[in-house]
Amino acid sequence: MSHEQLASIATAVTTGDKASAVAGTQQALAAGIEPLTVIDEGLVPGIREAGDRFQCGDYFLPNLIASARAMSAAMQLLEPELHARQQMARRLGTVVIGTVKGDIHEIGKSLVATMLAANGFEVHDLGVDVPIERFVSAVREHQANLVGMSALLTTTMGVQRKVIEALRAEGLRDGVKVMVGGAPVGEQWAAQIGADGYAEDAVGAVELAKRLASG
Ligand code: B1M
Repeated sequence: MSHEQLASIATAVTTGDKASAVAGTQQALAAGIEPLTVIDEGLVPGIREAGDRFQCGDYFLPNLIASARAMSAAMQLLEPELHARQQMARRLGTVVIGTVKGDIHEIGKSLVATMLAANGFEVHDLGVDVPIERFVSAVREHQANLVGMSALLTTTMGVQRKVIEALRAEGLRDGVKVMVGGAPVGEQWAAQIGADGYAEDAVGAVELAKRLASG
């Protein structure tokens, strides 16, 4: 039963049981469950539950790290599957993406990067804890027409604004569209800092990137 399989993947991630998260993901794929369904209905609820337990003090940092490792290991199986399902002949644009300085949350940003690449964008993933200047130099280096910034902490959201200011100061802002995302970020924040758009999840990020690249 697919619902039970997805629920057990979620539990494996929440409890930081990497072997079970990987085995459950393999079984779900073998059973024909779509990779995005495994992510949205198995892995993401699992990691969110870990976050909730952390927030209310039931979990500590090592628990959160174990959950993140379990999720990342399962994601490694799913990324090639996501790519394999998309065949884009046309290049839609060049994206520079990263998690901003001070922030090491990687999973959501990497999922967005994978989905963009799988949907026809050339993606340069700068990783996590990316300095402001690195976004700027990467836009130049890769002649990017899109910049994507992820921030998961209320304390690092402000760096997204600083990157936009730096792009403006370097005369690059008019040549690139800026998209932002991450749990504490929203439409209002995007408008406030002068970004071109916000997406709530990876599927929304692909839609937004397509819209921005064609506009
Ligand atoms: Co941290 N963490 N964490 N954490 N962590 C959160 C974000 C938190 C909400 C947990 C909580 O308290 N409930 C909280 C932030 C509170 C706040 O500021 N509002 C928090 C905290 C406090 C911290 C530390 C400060 C804890 C500490 O040290 N005391 C610390 C900070 C470290 C740092 O960055 N400097 C920390 C550390 C960590 C780990 C290292 C243990 C680990 C990350 C491991 C890794 O990434 N390799 C971790 C994790 C796993 C989480 C939670 C549990 C899960 C994040 C995640 O991967 N979600 C998170 C709780 C939560 O989010 N509910 C939490 C799954 C992922 C698929 O979703 O990342 O939201 P998400 O990405 C989504 C969308 O947001 C969107 O699409 C993605 C796919 O659907 N999206 C974009 C993301 N980027 C986008 C970009 C776009 C468009 C859409 O365009 C460019």
